[in-house]
Amino acid sequence: MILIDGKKVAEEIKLELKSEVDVLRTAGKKIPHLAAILVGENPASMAYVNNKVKSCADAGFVSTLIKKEGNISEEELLKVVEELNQNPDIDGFIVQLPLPKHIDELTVTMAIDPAKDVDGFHPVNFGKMAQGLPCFLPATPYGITLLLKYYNIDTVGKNVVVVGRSHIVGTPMSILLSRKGADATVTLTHSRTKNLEEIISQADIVIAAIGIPHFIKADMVKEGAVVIDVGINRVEDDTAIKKYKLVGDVDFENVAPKCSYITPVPGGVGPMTVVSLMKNTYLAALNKNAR
Ligand code: L34
Repeated sequence: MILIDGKKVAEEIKLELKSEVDVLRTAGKKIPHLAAILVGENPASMAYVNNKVKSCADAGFVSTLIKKEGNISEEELLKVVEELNQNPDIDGFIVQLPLPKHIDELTVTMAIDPAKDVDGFHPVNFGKMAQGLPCFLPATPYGITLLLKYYNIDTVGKNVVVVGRSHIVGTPMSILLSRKGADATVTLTHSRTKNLEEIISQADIVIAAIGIPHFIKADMVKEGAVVIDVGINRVEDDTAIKKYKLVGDVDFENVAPKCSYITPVPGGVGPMTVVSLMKNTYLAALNKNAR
């Protein structure tokens, strides 16, 4: 069993980005600038956004964090989005999800200028992704493809089972891996899937993105499978200093011995999401430099 070290790979990518940013700086070009809008005080979202801000600093990017109260109206939030669309200094920005219930996520996503949509969630970018055109790839699926490449895990002709069909992970992941080049045979499964365990047990590669702690058990996984755990669930733990611990969607302890490769939680997919977003932001700044 080989443990996929997302943290290490992410650190390497950050160093690469840093040296590319140094080149831009020396050439007097624009330094990548990422902005993030954080609505409310969801502790997990705060942790993720803080990681994004910190990683920007590590790689020499400029970042701006815009915090808004959880009771902000949709109209007010759309104004903030429009300001960022218009601000020439911002190369790319994201609105951290989930948003409070009274705000429609799709309306907000659609308001983002596709040229600055470094999350790749806008239908324009999503459509380009599906057609294999140049675009911003959604950060988590993008990060997973980078991990697979780094570890030389071939996907051609492989049976991939994606568990969970969210807009930000499962659905784009299934599209990316079935595109030309990745060439996997992908099954996208979800809460209404029949015989889920049987389908998972046939997978060469399992991508678990359902948000249920320890959902994937050892008896569901084929011997020698590759298991990518996207879940980051906070479960109570009185022995931990923070009173919680992070667990994935995979019962790591029992599943890992059966795998050829597996990602841990934390330190697996999460850090790759952050650096993939930065790669997109770097690309957005380059596009602007070229204009
Ligand atoms: N708009 N919303 C938007 N874009 C995104 O790309 C995200 N996502 C997901 C949630 N909402 C979003 C993230 O940023 C998930 N996600 C994310 C980002 C970072 C990490 C995990 C998920 C991460 O840094 N994980 C660390 C541990 C973090 C902790 O201590 O809580 C890890 O090692 O897995």
